[in-house]
Amino acid sequence: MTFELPKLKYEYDSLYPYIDKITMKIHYEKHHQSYINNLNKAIKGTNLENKKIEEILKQTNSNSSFIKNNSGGHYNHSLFWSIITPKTTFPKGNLLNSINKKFKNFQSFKEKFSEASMNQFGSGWSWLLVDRNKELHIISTPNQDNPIMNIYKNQGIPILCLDMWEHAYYINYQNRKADYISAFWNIINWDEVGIKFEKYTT
Ligand code: MN3
Repeated sequence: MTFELPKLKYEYDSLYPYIDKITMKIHYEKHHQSYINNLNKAIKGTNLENKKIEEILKQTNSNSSFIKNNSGGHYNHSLFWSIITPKTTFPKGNLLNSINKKFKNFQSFKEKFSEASMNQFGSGWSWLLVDRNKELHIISTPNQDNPIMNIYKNQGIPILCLDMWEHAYYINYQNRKADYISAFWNIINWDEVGIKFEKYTT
């Protein structure tokens, strides 16, 4: 099995002004594609060749750091593209109830997630994940790491993520990291996050 770029359900320019067309194009066609190319090359002919991306991530301990970085790069970006949209959506149902239960209310969840993103020093990601007890958590990880990797003791399955690498925002926002984070709230695909939440909690 060879990994491939997932199809986007929107155009590069459709997320503007929150994410611009050039950033989308370079991020998807160049950055994400190169993680995929590197990963495919690295696992070719090895026992990882026919494994699902999640299985590769779950054994990060025994993978090379090259495979760790590129398998993470592929998984993280695939999730990211799937949870953003030009449509306006809102969290609802069980997902909203769980957010309110864990973080008091949506506003306070938003503040905590934004703060975790802002405090990411250097390149990395922030995550909303579902743990084994179906509870929500916000964490951040460096580089292309993610909470599925066994170096994080398989903390849970992420249902929402934000790319905090400079390549994700620098063309449009330069050093205005806070503006990029606040723009993110306008393009989250809550319908998709809700589907993932249901999938991992029922
Ligand atoms: Mn990226």
